[in-house]
Amino acid sequence: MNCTKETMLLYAVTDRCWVGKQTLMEQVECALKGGATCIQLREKELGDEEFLAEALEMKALCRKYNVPFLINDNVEVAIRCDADGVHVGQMDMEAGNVRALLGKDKIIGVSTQTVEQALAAEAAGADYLGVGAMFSTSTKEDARTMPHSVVQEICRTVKIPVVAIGGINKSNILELSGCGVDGVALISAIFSSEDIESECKELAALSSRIIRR
Ligand code: TZP
Ligand code: MG
Repeated sequence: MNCTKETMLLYAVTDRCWVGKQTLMEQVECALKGGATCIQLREKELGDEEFLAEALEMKALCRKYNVPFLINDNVEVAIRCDADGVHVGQMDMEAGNVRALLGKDKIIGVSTQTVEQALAAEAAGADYLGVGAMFSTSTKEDARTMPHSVVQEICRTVKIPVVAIGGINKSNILELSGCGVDGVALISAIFSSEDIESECKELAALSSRIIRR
């Protein structure tokens, strides 16, 4: 599975804190039906065996929709479930080391907050960058908002796709117009929704209005 700018359009990152009426698998299937272009399984509390079982099931679901399936942080689980790739932050394994473990065909995404980090990640073999937080968010405790001018500079500087993350929702997404990003990565805007499929349809349409193409 390869990673293009189109993969970034509507990137859904899971969060089991929003599981309620539907299971996480059902929620993700709604996101896929609504047009999610990438799925990242993000589990901060699960042990590796539970994480792996869930990852195997979610990978099969994503395959059905022909959408890349990535694992947050856990390279070992990604290898064991043969995920399409891994997303790492600045405090996680360095992109070059992830590449050495995953091989050249897998997708590696790296969270970056500065132009220097962005260039280093690109040089180390990242396939795309996540940049943020764009707006304040309560989903990730240590997320700091960054100036949109820095996001713009990162997008101008790197050649690989860039996805914006952090506090993005229907009411503020259009403020990202002109930043140069290729799409948006969302947790709460998608998974807190009562109707994930129609929310994703609306978000995908809005995202297509902010991207450079
Ligand atoms: N990385 C930077 S901000 C963030 C992550 C994982 C949280 C995004 O969640 P939300 O709910 O879309 O603000
Ligand atoms: Mg991380």
